Amino acid sequence: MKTFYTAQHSAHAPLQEFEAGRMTPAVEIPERVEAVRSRIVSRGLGPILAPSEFTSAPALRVHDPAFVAFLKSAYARWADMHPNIDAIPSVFSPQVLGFRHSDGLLREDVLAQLGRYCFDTGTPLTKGSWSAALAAVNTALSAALAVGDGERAAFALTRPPGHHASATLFGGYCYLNNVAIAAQFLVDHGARCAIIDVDYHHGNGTQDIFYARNDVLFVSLHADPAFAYPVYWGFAEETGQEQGEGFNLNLPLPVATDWQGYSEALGTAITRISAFSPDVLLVSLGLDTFALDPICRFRLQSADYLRLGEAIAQLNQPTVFVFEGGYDLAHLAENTVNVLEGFIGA
Ligand code: OKP
Ligand code: ZN
Repeated sequence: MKTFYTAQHSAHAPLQEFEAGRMTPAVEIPERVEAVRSRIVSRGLGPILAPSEFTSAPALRVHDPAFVAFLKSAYARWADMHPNIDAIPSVFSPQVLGFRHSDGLLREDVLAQLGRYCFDTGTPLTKGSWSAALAAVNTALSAALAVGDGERAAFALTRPPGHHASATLFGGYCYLNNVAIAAQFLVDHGARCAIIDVDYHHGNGTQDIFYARNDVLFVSLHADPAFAYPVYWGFAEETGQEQGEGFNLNLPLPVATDWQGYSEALGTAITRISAFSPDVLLVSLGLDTFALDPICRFRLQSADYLRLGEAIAQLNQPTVFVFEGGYDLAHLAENTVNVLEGFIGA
């Protein structure tokens, strides 16, 4: 299987995030992708290729232009006030929070925009965040293009991740929604797409982007938002709206879910995807369902990821894997490559 990767991801390297009332060491760090890259080499999984450069057009099919312009310019504007400090909002927009507000509050200065375009305090904008986020989009698009051109599967080894980012909001370590941009790109080339999100956290950004549409199916297995991030999204009642009604399937799972519970939900997901009959399957591949993940509470074991890859392969579709979360550096590479090897071997 071809892997797409670029060292440009390492331009995004926050040291800390604000979480649970204090600054705490960042977990979404460059070492994650570097560990996976090394294991792909040592296992001989296939070539590691540099992504092609795409214009901003594919990202603008998914994201609001003003939001993209903000992400591009925000750090420099923030650093004029706070040199060498990462940008994290301290105030959130009255519009987003549902307060009454005048149009005068929809200001264009960076603090006002930061509180309007961000939904949490764990996603610092650093000097290199924009260039790394763009590189991740190019990486996902390159994998999509390879599959569109006839590869059975490809792996986009992306970071920062993307599945929490919506058309107009960043958060959850995500800035641009890599998998959604790749899916929209394939749709624009005539392919019917389904997205399965197996990250521990609900892919609220991807859900939101496709929520009113019936041409892209979104299916997500994740920790029940009643106890897990992203808190406000991912409940089973969220089934889509308008033409999209019935094209969003959330499968929230309890604390301590192991392979037995997980594989049962995976069967439900696979049945729904088969009924939709996509031309291309995209996988938001998070590995934070692992038992030893430092920020999550599921109980999958390393060997279970082979079974996950086999189950995805049973759908028998051209498949684009897009890397998302997974924070146990000691096992992340093994678990990631297990999914891909399980898929290839099935
Ligand atoms: C990104 B991805 C919970 C902290 C949550 C944000 C988690 C973002 C996960 N105590 N912080 O989906 O892996
Ligand atoms: Zn996650």
